[in-house]
Amino acid sequence: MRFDVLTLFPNLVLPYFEDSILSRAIKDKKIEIHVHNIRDYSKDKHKKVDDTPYGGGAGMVMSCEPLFIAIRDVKTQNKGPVIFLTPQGETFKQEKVESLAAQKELILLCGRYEGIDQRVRDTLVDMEISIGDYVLTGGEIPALTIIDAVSRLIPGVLGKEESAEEDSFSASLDRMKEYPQYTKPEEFEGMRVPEVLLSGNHAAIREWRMKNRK
Ligand code: 4G3
Repeated sequence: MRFDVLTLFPNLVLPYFEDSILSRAIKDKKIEIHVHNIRDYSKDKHKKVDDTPYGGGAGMVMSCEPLFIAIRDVKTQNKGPVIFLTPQGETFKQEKVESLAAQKELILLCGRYEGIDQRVRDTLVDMEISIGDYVLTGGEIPALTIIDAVSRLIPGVLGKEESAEEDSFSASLDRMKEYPQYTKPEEFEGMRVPEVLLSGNHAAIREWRMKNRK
């Protein structure tokens, strides 16, 4: 799967993929991530990418021109939907992760400041997604969230150790429930691992886990 990220802060996005499971997925050609600096598309002599809002008000708005040029350029290489990350978007849930994982390509547009010129949203943005009801300084963390959540559903991205099938985070609300996990030692600062998990009784363990999911 191919992801293209448009941002004013590529250095905020790139390091996340240098480590972790996703670096292996990139090396194994399961995913491809291209990060584009919106500023590189500015035709202004000072590389300006924003301006004051018409009608007045605080802050700056990201201008049409660099965004139109940048998105159109990326669209020549990536035929997927353009997703704008904004607190006003559809809340990102596991169902949405699954529908996005069915795509071959996605374009992620990260806004900063107080937003982007509405004409970009009206003509070039296909969907707006929010990762939750809070405001961040930019769309970069939401973009990383989407890439991470979608990538782990792509076959071969997770090893069988971390397989997305086995773990408890699949579509239905019920299957998203997790049971308590323990690892060595059996006792830590007086707190013991539940006896049933040490019993080797797999039926009893299955039952205990079912009963203790939350
Ligand atoms: C557009 C997304 C972009 C308008 C982006 C703020 C939170 C989310 C931004 C705007 C963001 C989210 C950048 N903050 N909840 N900040 O997914 O008001």
